[in-house]
Formats: sequence, C-alpha cells, structure tokens
Amino acid sequence: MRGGERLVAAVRGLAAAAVVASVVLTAGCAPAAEGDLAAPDAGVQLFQLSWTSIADECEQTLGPHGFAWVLTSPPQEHIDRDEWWASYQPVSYEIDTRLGTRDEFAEMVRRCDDVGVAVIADAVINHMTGQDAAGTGFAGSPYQHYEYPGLWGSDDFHHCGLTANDDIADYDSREQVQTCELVNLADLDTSSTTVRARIVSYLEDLLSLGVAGFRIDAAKHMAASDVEAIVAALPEETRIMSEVIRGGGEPIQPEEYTGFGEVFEFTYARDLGPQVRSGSLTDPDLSDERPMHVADDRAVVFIDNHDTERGEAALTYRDGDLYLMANALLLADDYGTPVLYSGYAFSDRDAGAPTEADGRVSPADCGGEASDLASLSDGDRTCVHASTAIAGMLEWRRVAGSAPRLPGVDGGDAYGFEREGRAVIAVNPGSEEQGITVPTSLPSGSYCDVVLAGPRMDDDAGCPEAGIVTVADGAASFTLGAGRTAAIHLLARD
Ligand code: AAO
Repeated sequence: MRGGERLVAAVRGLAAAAVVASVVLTAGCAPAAEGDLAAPDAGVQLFQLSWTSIADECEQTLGPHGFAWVLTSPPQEHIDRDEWWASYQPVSYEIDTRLGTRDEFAEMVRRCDDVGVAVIADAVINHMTGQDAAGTGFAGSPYQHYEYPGLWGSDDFHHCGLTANDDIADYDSREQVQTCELVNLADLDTSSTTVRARIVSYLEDLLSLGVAGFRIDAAKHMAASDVEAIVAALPEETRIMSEVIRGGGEPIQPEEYTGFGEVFEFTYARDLGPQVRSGSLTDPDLSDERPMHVADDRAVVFIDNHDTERGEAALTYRDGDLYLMANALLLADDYGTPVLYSGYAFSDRDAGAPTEADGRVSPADCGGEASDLASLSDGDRTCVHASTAIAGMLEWRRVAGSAPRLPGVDGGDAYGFEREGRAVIAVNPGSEEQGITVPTSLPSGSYCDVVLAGPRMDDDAGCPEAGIVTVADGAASFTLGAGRTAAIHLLARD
C-alpha cells in the first residue's frame, strides 16, 4: 500500500472503528477502544456487474460490511460480442461498455467513495482485440486487428516473428510471453514511449473519475520495466495490483512486479483449496516470508477469480459450504490483502452475464443477502459478498488486526487457530459433526459465532443459542456440524 492509500485507509478505519465501538457498547458487549479495530482492508471483485449495480452494492453491502475496495470489470469500450471475455478485448478507451456509460461509471465511483469503498478498475493495457475480421466496438468505434483509428496503428504493436502465427506458444520463453500475442490479442509495444504515454492518459482519465487504482491485466505479458514506467507516470498514491500468474518453472515471476505495487499471489489458493476439499488442513509455513509467496505487504490473495473459477482446480461457488469455509480462512489469515470473488452461475465457460435488449448487462441486486449456492441457475448472481458469514468474518478480521496467526490444532477432521489474544476460527471440512478445542488467550466467557450470527455491530438481539461458544481455562470449545465454520472474537462476547 502506498502512503496516501494508507492514510485514507487509516482515516476510514477510525471512522469504522468509532461506529463499531459505539454500537458494540450499546449492545452491552465488551467495550473496545477505537484503536482496537484495524482499518478495513479486504476487497471484492464484482465480476461483470454493471456500474449502477455496483454502486447499489457499495451502499447496501460493501460499505456497511466493511469492504475497503471493489474491483470492477474492464471499463473501456470492447468488441461487441456476447461472451463475458469481450470485456478483455479493447477497441478504444471510451468509458462506454455493456456495464454502463461514462456517467454511470463516475456516479458509481462517487457513491462507493461516499460509503468508504474505493474503486479499483481492471486495466487492459497489454493488448487490443483478438479479432481477425474488421468490426465495430460496443460504443461504435471501428477497428481492425492492428488498426484503431485515432488511437493505434500497426507500428504500435509487437509483431514478434518468433512463432508461426505470432501467438505465444512457449511460456518458458520470456521473449515470446512478452512480445508475442496472448491468444491472438494484438499486443501493444509497451516499450514505446508514445504507446506508454497513450496508456497513461487512459489511466489518468479513470483517475480523474475517482478510481483509486488498477488491476493490471496480463501484466506478465509486459516487461516489468514497461509496467513500472507507466506506473511511474501516475500519482504516487495510485494503487497497482498486477496479474502475474505464478507458473511453475516459468522465467517470469511475480516478484519482478512487486517494486511498484502489489501482485495477485496465485499460489495461495492453490495451497489452501485442495486442503479444504480433501478435508485435511494443516498450517502454512507461518514464517514472515511464506515460501513461494511474494512478501506479505505485496500479496493480494483470493480463493478464486473469473479465470480460475472456469478452470478445473479452484474451489468455487459450486462447492457451497467448503467455498465459504475457504473464504473465511482467507479472511482469517494474517498474510496478504484478501479479495473475495462474486460472479454468476454458469455451465458454459464463455457465457456472459444476462443482458437487456440494448445489450447492456441486466441490473442485479443482491438485496443484502447471498444466494443459496446450492440452487443457482445459470446467470444467477452468487452474491457471496453479501453473506452473513462473510460479513461476520470481515468484522473478525478487523478485530484480529495485526495480531499474529498462531499454530493451529486438529480435532479429528476439524482444524482451528487463534489470532493471538484477539480471535479464534474453527472449521470442519469433514462429513460428520466434530468437536474441537482451540487453545486461546481470549478471556474466559461466552462468545458469539460471527459466522452464524453475523457482525455483532448489527446485532442488538443477543446471540442465537447455536452460536454460543465457550472459552474457559485457556481454550475455546467448538462443536461443528459437517462443513461448518465458526469464528469468535474479543468484541463478540455474549
Ligand atoms: C478469447 C477466446 C480465445 C481467442 C481470444 C481472441 O477464448 O480463444 O483467441 O478471445 O479472440 C479472457 C479469456 C480468454 C479470452 C480473452 C480475450 O480468459 O478466453 O480469449 O479474455 O477476450 C494467461 C495470462 C493471463 C490471462 C490468462 C487467461 O498470463 O494474464 O491467460 N488472464 C487475464 C484475464 C483473462 C483474460 C486475459 C488476461 C486477456 O484474467 O480473463 O482472458 O485480457 C499458465 C500461465 C499463465 C496463463 C495460463 C493460461 O498458467 O502461467 O500465465 O495465463 O497458463 O494460458 C497451473 C499452472 C499455471 C498455468 C495454469 C493454467 O496453475 O501452475 O502456470 O495452471 O490454468
């Protein structure tokens, strides 16, 4: 996080802390000094959700639940096709897409900012379209593969000449990955100063609309020095998150991109997902620098994203309770900045979100609640970000703050750990009810499970019977049904 971002986050954190402290006090729970709550830091990717719908989610859910930022789908004009991935084929840098107009984008940023949620835009700057035939973009701009009138001509693109069709064939070749075409997408020559300047002016335009930063799509396919030069031209506080998928044995590694921002650490989900699925959880290496992971303050971590949920390995909404469990464990960890993912159900990998007659994505409203993940039809939003469990875990995370994650314990299939003196989580990925006792330095007493009951700051009614967890003699005792997650924290005492 850069300096300005840290300041904004700290101010927001104080405001949120003040709200939590006062509500917790009126609910008769243990008092907390303002400084006892960390600033919100978690984000959520709202995939293929329209700008107006994102603004609604900011007000109804993201702000109240304590998300710090939202990652949008790409905001620039794209090819006019139905698949979701049309968004990743830019035709121009006009802010006019099937997700909404420029005015709607600006209004979204304003409404989200007003409730303390920063907007991170997905910046597709590595390439333009992958279409071989000439066409017209969503907003009416004409284009050809290497011709974008008024913007780019053939000389602005790489023509790598290293493979038969100029497409990347070998990820072990740095030169191919960074100068050939990713799945036929016309690859901008980002070593060129004029290309960089035009990209910078696009990003500056988005900053002028109030965005806080960018996901740099396909960053691996641009030399780190090219991305760095572009980032260096932006205001210092601009938040940068580079997408550099860690590939086993590949020469280009995420660490090359950490000097000027954060990176998405793909290893995190690859480690945790299979453990949750197999029901056999163990501690990661809890040393300061986790092996095969970028440094803590550079890592953006997640359980799935729009690419991995379409792959074979990731835990996704289809995994129901286990998916929520993995996301709870993500939020409970003391490594990296977590980003949740909220998309829509699909059976066809390419299927776009439902649209209106004019081609714009239909409004979608979570109504403040997550969907029942077990009964979604294609196109239904998962609304994971709106779940009670996630809301409770976001509060848990702020209470845990900077307290270190302590070594975990097993109890049969169950597993749990403490964030020292602040909060405890326990999960049961097994298929039968399981008891587990987690050592803790939390004061003895009766606590409320925030996964079941939600944030205590919203709860004036006391804890439901099933959510009461007892801490006595330095241990928290949980009884967990199959697939259940439970979590208690210092400020959620019954
Ligand atoms: C579409 C069509 C194509 C057509 C093209 C042009 O599907 O058939 O040729 O249009 O008309 C998205 C869609 C694409 C779509 C594209 C453009 O996913 O299907 O193409 O829009 O509309 C690589 C990149 C990474 C990229 C990922 C998809 O490095 O940057 O491929 N992600 C981003 C976006 C993504 C988007 C684009 C980029 C393009 O998030 O949504 O594409 O803007 C290895 C490498 C990775 C590589 C993958 C996939 O990963 O390491 O760098 O990602 O392979 O090729 C294990 C390994 C790991 C491996 C992974 C593969 O985990 O450890 O190394 O498996 O799953």
